[in-house]
This record gives sequence, structure tokens and C-alpha cells, in this order.
Amino acid sequence: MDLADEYRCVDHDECGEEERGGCSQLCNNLHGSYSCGCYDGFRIDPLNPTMCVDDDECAANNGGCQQGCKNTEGSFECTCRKGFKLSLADKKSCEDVDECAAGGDNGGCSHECRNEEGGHRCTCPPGYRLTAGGKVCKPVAKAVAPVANDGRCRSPEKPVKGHYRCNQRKKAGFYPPGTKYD
Ligand SMILES: [Ca+2]
Ligand SMILES: [Ca+2]
Repeated sequence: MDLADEYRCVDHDECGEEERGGCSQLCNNLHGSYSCGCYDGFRIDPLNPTMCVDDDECAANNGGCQQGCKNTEGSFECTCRKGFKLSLADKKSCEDVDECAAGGDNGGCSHECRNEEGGHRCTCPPGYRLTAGGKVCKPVAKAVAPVANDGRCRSPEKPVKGHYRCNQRKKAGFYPPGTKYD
């Protein structure tokens, strides 16, 4: 300290000391005073001006996320619902997953796969029908019409599981004329 300083008030750099003014993260020395600051993603604790707390980015405007927003300590991330993926371009919007192209399994469909927004659907070519579970197509059995002489659909003598069966309600042992078979 030179002699002149003995009679001059010099700024005391609290931030230059080991305790750094008691600031948990950043310390800004000001002329005659100092203030604590925080790293990106944090803000000063309203209850204690030397401490920093996580900034909940999701609390305002959903963090700018199109679908979900997940707050994390010091940061946050946007999330997407099932069937969507986060856009690599802005990391905020969600794009449909093309299940038919992704995975290399044709969306789990045995025949045709149709991509839809947020999901996908299996479909079957003519002559096939979708089985329970919505993924596998099976050939539609050629209907052998158990038609009685009177033209009415009658229950077959030996019904096979799922086939050769009239699909309308039987009345008195017969089905109405024109009944289709499945
Ligand atoms: Ca945060
Ligand atoms: Ca899709």
C-alpha cells in the first residue's frame, strides 16, 4: 500500500478472497460492494442472495418445448410422447416416428405398413385380413357356402374354426338369404 492509499478509500475486492464473498457460484466485485451470480441454468435463491438454485425452465412457456418439458438440475430437456421423437434441428419440437421405416421390421406388420402421425397401422392386401393383434394378415378362407336347397344359409355340417360359418344371427337353424361367410 503506498502512502496515498492511507488517506483514500480503496475498493475491497471481496471476490478476490478465499471465501469469495460467500457466493456459492459466481462473485461479481463492484465498486464498494459485490454481488453473487449464478451459472447458466441457475438463479439466485430468493431466500439467500449468496446461494444459487436451479432455474425451472419448464415453469415458463413449457421451456419452449412442443410436447413435454423435463426440468433438470442446472438445465432442462424437451421430451416427446410415444410415437414421436425430438427434432435434432431445434431440440424442442417433436417429429413423427416412421415406424414402417425404422427398426427394419416393417413396423411389425406381416404385409403392409402405413405410417401415421404418432403411430402406424398394419393393413392387408385384398384376399387377406388382419388377425387379432393388428399385425399379421391371413388369407381369407374361400367361403364354401353351406347353402341349403332353399337358398338359405345353413350351418355347415362340420364347422371349422373361424370359417364356413355364417356371420349373421341364425334363426331357427337357418341364416337369412344372402348371408356372407367369413
Ligand atoms: Ca433447470
Ligand atoms: Ca408414425
